[in-house]
Amino acid sequence: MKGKINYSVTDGIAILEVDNPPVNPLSDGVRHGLIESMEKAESDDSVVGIVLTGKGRSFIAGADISEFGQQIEGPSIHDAFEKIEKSTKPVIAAINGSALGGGLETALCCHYRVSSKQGFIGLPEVNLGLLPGAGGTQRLPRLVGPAEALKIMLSGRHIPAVKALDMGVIDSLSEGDIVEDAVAFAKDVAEKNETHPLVRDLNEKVLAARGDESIISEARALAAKTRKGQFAPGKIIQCVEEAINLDDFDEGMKKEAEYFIECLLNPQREAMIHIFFGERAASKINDVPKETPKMDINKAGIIGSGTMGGGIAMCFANIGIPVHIVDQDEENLKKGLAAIERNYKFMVDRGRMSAEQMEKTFGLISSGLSYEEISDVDIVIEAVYENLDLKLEIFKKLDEAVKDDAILASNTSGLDVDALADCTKRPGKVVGTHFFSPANVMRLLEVVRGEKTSDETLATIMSLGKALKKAPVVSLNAPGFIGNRMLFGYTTQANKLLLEGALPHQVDSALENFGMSMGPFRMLDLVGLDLGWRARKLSGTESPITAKINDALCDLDRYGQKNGKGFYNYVEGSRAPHPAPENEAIYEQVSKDNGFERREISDQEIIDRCILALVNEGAKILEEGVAQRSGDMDVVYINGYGFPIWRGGPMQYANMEGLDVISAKIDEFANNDPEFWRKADLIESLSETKGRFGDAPAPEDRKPVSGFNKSSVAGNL
Ligand code: 3H9
Repeated sequence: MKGKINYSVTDGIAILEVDNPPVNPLSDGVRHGLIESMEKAESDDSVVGIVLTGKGRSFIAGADISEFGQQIEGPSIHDAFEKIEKSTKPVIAAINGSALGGGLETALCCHYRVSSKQGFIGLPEVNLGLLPGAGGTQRLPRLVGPAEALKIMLSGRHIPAVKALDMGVIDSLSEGDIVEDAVAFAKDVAEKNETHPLVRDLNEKVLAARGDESIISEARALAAKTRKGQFAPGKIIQCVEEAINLDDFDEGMKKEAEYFIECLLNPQREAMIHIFFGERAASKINDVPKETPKMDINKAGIIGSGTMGGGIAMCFANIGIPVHIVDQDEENLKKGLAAIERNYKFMVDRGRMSAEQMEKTFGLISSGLSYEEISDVDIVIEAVYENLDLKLEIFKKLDEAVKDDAILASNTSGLDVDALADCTKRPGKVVGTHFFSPANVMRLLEVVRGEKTSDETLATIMSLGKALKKAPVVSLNAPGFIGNRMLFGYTTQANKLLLEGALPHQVDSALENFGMSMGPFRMLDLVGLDLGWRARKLSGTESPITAKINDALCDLDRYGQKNGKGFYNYVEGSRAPHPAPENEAIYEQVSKDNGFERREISDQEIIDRCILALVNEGAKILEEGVAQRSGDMDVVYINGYGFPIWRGGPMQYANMEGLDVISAKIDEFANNDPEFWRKADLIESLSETKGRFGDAPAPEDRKPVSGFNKSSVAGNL
């Protein structure tokens, strides 16, 4: 049985401490313990009040997520909550840390809530494809009003204690020892009050919302904008409608339970919980011991003040780490800093930070022209454009200029990190840190492990990545790393579909309806069609067939969004794509010149070919040991490439479709294009055993393919 409750009595107050490390979820042992200790406190005449708190850094982090989808035995969360709510003695939640999901729902069953300053609350179930199913959808609207409760539940955001006090979720903020203060609070209310308030009885705010249709329509608009394709948000909104319209609280609870089961049974729940655990697994490196020492990162340096350099600098400043940007060109530096300032001002205008916070944060970013100014930093991240010779020159200079124990990292999206390491005297301190654009927004951080990167460097970067609020994933140093290598197959298929008869807007809308945040041709227009075209011209290499249409468009000055025409047409000042019928003659000509007979192509074929290209390449990456586990690929695709979280990432999508089905489709595609569709052995073997990607053991013998280019135009797609 997992977890327990530590029981003690101080000054007539029973203290119930949830002890289920590290974050105190409501596992079976905790539910049992809560019931037993509530009964014990209730029957002890010397006890006049009860304080419920958590051991360590968390109050209660919610239901035990690993139990979803399993057969649950013993008492339910509802059984435990009933004991709390029906207690004749006042129960005070002493929120010492995270009170999330079922954790906040526990606190909402208590009569009073006191929080430490570090405490925070939230109902993040929506991120797991669920709704708050232990009364949260019925109680929170009663406490803060339905409109605010909907915003909290649909965003899943964490709310710090100070804000929670303003909202009325907590009754008091503790400045000192939270348990001592809660005990004093309990004694006080036990003495003064004969009855104690229950959130379930507060009907004023839900009654006031009755008949106000704007609350629900605004929530629907918010969900459509921020949670496209997801099932749970609609059910959360329905629960709140019930809270507003039903007279009986218990009837609302029954509806909540009904909708919760619907979410639980929906495949999106499995997919999203896969990502929850996948992100946590990805931050661990199989052969780097947990206890590996980590360096302190107190000051950072950035080389290059372009979009990437500026975005990365913001990530450091946002968490309070001073950062110094070095650029060789004063004009560039000025432009870069002005762009950062604009970004922060935008955040202030949107109410995402105060002017005071902006001043403090922006003040942490300094800049200059010389490497000597960063001699004392703990880490330098080089973020110049993708050219190996230039990066080698920078690394050699950094090695001389920066203190010996500092980490030297490169934000390369595809160059050889070992080559960079080998030009320094500290190869163990060299690592790839591939941020995604815009770096201050995108969560993915591909950490590229060179052959000589030390365990200490890796452990430091993984922990820094988490501190920077990123989702770090380790890749071996191999061409394209994880994300861009998979992307290559995906865009190859999109381009082949174009040659075979599909049109860009058909490919894009099929994939966007599947859930991708942006189709491949809209993406190419955004990045610029001319990047690859110019690079190919410069190197004098023949374009592959799949780039022929791209090149033909560039020959006609169609470079993408930057000049208002590419695969699509754009109206000045707008990023909205409009189909470009004038391109169709070009597609037909290029198809003909390259021996393709154009035909009708179904949306399903588009989805299958593009997505299975990701899956097949992902399986090869796993076989080679470039990624540690299949979930890492899912984390990469969800956080860096706009793959829908509710499908759980490409590898999980394949698992859920069935690897035998995936294998058969690949065989069918291979009939027409055997070279591209060489099936990963892993897919073949798992399809025979009806296995899943998660079942594949991480290879001990890593054998990444080699063959880096000296320049990479993959860019930060
Ligand atoms: C719910 O409550 C449903 C109810 O409404 C209705 C029920 C009827 N369960 O994130 P960390 C593990 S749904 C099980 O690295 P941090 C996590 O996997 C729940 N395990 O720490 C990791 O394991 P490992 C709603 C959990 O300090 C370890 O704890 N609640 C749970 O960076 C450390 O986690 C949520 O969605 C859990 N609930 O962040 C909150 N939570 O060491 C989910 C964590 O083996 N949790 N683990 O890798 C979080 O957001 C963060 O964990 C938290 C701490 C902010 C609490």
